[in-house]
Amino acid sequence: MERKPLDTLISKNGLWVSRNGRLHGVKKCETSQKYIRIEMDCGDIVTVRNSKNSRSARALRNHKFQKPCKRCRLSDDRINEFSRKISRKDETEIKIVRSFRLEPEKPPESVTAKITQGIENINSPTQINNEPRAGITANSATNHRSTPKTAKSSSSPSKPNKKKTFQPQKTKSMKTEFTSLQKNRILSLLGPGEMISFSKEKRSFAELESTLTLQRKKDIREMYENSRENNLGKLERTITEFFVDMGFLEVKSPILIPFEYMERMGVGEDKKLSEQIFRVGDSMCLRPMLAPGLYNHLRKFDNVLPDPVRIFEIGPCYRKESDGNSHLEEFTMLNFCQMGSNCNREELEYLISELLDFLEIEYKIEADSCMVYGDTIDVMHKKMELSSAVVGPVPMDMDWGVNKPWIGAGFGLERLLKAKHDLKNIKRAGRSESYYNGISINL
Ligand code: ATP
Ligand code: 9VF
Ligand code: MG
Repeated sequence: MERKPLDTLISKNGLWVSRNGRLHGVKKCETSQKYIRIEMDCGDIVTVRNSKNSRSARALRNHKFQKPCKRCRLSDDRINEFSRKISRKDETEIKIVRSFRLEPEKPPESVTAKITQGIENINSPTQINNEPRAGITANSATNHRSTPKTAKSSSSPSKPNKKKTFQPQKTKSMKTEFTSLQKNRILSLLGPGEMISFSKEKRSFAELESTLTLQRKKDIREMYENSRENNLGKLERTITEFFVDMGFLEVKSPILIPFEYMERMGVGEDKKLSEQIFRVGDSMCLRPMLAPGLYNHLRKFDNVLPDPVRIFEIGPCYRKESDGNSHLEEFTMLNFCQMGSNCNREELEYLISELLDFLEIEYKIEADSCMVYGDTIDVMHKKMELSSAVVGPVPMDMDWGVNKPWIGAGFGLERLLKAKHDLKNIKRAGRSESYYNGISINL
């Protein structure tokens, strides 16, 4: 039988079973797409997910509660009518459901305003980071494994379970042992340059989390007081100014491009690299690189602008990537290029060095190769590639109607930020709903 969603169960019964098993009368109930705001007769208000599987939904469906809320002043008739409805079938159902839900990783079901901040989707190409949620403080999170006992039960009243998985264990030496969820939460709360030794840490998870949360709130407020600029946006503006001053024309080409462009870049469906492309409909895709748009601009400006033609673009690019500390699926590329005279390696290296000296980022140059251009000059920061640069021409130019020498380089802005701020993970530098300027905002 189709299980009813929570809002239907509430309106059917006019009752609510809270986390601690209290049976409440419902005064008012508002439902949004995902959540329900319940105002109880006693005046308490709670916001919960409108789920079929939540503990509260099970309690209402199975008519299970610990005891009636005194302040709600429910009549004996209402309480008895609710208790009477329990059946054998319901008992079976609750057992199955309970065993099904023994996964500690699942986020809590009861949603307070604080928890909703951390709800994120990990599958979108947008950098909506998969942040640990262990940090939802013990008193604000429901343990989804605890089930209110029935009114008939003889065991002790059910308290909100103290979240075994989230509580650090103290060893004999008074060191705190952290679960991996807790470690992830703490790591996410560290400032960009901060480190922690979990093996030496004496503070409890709750203490540590609350200290770091306060610090991060302070950081964000300070940013708001002082600069109010987003690092990624600011870097784009800084680099734009740099290239405009150097005589390059700023270009903004489409992000949604025909897949045919990628075939012309040598990345057709038969190529392994094409598996990294986000296709949109039958014929379009999200651009994984800026070169197609720039090729088109070079061709069109060839008989318009003086020699050499100098253009650049900064903007979002998309690639399906298997995870890593230096890869995002949505990142920001800078690609500058020059076509016509003076297109040689020396000029290319000069432009790269001017840019990176201006940004105060250390680098070294290495030879590499890629399937699109053949030989590349790779710009490295420690072991991370900041850029691949190419001295053209290449045979592919013909397919784009370009027939002059060129030089160009593609840089990832998030990698520049990672290098500049010594970030452990590129996630802190990218478009995100979890970090602002490298600082966690799941506070
Ligand atoms: P890698 O080998 O590190 O995956 P790549 O050689 O495939 O990079 P290029 O095609 O040369 O990358 O792109 C130019 C620059 O764009 C790279 O040097 C890097 O700075 C940046 N970049 C490429 N892919 C990503 C990504 N997934 N996330 C962040 N930056 C990226
Ligand atoms: C350099 C890397 C082909 C003349 C329009 C400019 C370049 C390498 C850029 C980037 C890419 N290429 N990820 O081309 O500047 O395009 O693969 Si143009
Ligand atoms: Mg490369």
